[in-house]
Amino acid sequence: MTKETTPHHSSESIDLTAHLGRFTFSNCLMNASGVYCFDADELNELNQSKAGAIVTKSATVEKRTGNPEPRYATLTHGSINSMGLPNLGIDYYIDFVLMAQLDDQAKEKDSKFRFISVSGLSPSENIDILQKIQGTPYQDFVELNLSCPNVIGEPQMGYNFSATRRLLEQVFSFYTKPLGVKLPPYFDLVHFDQMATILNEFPLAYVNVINSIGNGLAIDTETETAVIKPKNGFGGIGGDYVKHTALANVKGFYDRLDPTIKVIGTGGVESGEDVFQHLLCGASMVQIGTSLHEEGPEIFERIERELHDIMASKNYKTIDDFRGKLKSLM
Ligand code: RRO
Repeated sequence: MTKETTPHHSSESIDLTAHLGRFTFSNCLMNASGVYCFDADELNELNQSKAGAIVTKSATVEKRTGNPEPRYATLTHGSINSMGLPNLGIDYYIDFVLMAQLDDQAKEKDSKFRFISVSGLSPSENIDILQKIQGTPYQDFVELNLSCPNVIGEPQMGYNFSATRRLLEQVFSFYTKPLGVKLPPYFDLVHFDQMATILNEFPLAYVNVINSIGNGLAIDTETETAVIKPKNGFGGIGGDYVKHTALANVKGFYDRLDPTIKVIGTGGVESGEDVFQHLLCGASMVQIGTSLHEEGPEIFERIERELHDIMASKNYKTIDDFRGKLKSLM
């Protein structure tokens, strides 16, 4: 055998697998909850894509139609939405995921369906949903959404620090399956400190940052009108606009959380380079929202290839060669 002298690894030697809890996924890429995960048709399409894992639309106890349309708009560098939590109800998503897992098991395939998102309209609704899940055979991740910005009259729980602690105390008094939380973006380092201190009190599997930046406003100059209808046009901002806020939240929580609590990075991912940056900040998995909505599930193939090529050019063999290893200037 001659000594390897080429400056980068051949494709076969690069391993894109990602790890969270007891699972190994074929890559770190997922949809962000809310995008392409409303019903069986969309979830099955994601299952046919190169996504490494899939999360369902945030669910309430009862199905909801959500806010009046238009409630989503594509902007120059991202999106605005005020969907208002349209979903088919928690029973639908539990039944779908359990069936899909059985299906995969029969085919001796590793299932991608390992995340169910939950977003009760109140703390007590979240408790009701988690009590229901505790009583089912579902054993995988629940992503508790503490950051929906769009339900009229309901503040984002993640901005109420004492209410978040109280809810998590109640949850972990009975809930024993792997649980993550989806948080809104924070903009002050003191808030990172305070929220991380609270989260470190609980046996969380992961923290997912960020949800959309709540209550932005997009305007059509010609008609002098807001571009979406609910809440006089106020809605959550996603896409490139939010990437740097997302990276700061991933890094901010990665540095502050107990290492048993993993971080999922979400926000502004439209290329393999964006994924690489989320991973440098410490993300274990990376979710794609706005650009999945724009491009559809084929985006996962492109982004997986772009991430692979960046790793090849830098001589990285696995994600753990660089994950969490962001450098600072002295
Ligand atoms: O459905 C929505 O309006 C929505 C939710 Br639940 C969320 O968590 N984040 C978002 O941007 N929209």
